[in-house]
Amino acid sequence: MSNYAQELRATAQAMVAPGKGILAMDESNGTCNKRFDKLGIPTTEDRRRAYRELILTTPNLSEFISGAILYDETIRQSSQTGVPFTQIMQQAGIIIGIKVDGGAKDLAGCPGEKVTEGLDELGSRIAEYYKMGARFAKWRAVITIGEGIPSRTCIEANAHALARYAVLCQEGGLVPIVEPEVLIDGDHTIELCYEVTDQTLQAVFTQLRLHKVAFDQMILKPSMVIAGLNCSTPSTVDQVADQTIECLLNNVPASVPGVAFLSGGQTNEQSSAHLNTMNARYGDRLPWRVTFSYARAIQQSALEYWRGNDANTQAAQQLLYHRAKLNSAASVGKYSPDMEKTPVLV
Ligand code: 5MM
Repeated sequence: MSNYAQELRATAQAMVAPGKGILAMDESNGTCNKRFDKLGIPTTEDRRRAYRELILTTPNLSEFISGAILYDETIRQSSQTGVPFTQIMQQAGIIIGIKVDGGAKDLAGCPGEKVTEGLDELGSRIAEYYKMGARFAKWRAVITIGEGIPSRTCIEANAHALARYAVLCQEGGLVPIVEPEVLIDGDHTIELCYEVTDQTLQAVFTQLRLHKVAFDQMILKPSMVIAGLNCSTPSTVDQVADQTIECLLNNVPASVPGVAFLSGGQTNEQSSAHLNTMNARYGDRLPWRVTFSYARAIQQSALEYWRGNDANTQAAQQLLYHRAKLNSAASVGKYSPDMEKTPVLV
């Protein structure tokens, strides 16, 4: 048992406290720059810093956000006036999280598939992040649906790495967010997505058990069960909610404190509506809390408004706050599409 067991349990519970979710803002420089480029924002360290400052200083964000996942560059940065981001988060009551994976790389021998790297020296990186104030971590594995894939090899290799990462985190005092993402890209049906998600979660929990990961000291961050973006029969909100919950109930131990979904390329409205329907229909009958750990579905409208211009910061923060609020409502089954009206921006 980890020396940190009690602290890890308390942190995991706080991460999924009722009405709260986790903000993913751990885009690596490559991903962040790609998003900036699309909007004509200079891809400099200063603009990445300014954007992350905008997010972390959004007034009252902690009403809806329990913790935020940072990237290595971000956890070392400070506000324009020199206050470390870690201090800003601690003062705001937002738990510090950190992405510790090294990204999804081509999986040798398996064309078209990826395996997430980053286990080398992970123990010492975790120790450094803990000292910097981090209390949870994230590792994302990517499973692609396509012609003849995913292979067993890909699912098992990723599940194994997730388990090695998770147990190292628990030994070092960080709650592991275990993120196996089945990509939404492709023309696959919701039924195929169910099958692949089911196989992936089975493999992940088998490996977690084998590596002695404490289920009550982790958070699962899965994708929803949903038809591919190019499928000729798009899924309905009810289908997504019903099939996702069925798949989770069949695979996720009751001792896991929470499931916090990624948005994975769904629109803002879909991400909120799907989460809401799961909670409205099943919330009180589920063994774990069901909430969000979105990146794009919380940030995108704010980023588009900001566009790298500091004069737009305050209004962009209002947009970010608005999406966090709507997803908080969805996490307790109290969201409705009428709440989508854009707030009056100052
Ligand atoms: C923020 O994006 C994370 C991945 O970053 P890199 O690809 O740069 O490593 C990603 O893991 C994210 O945390 C989750 O996918 C949730 O984000 P979405 O946008 O799917 O909600």
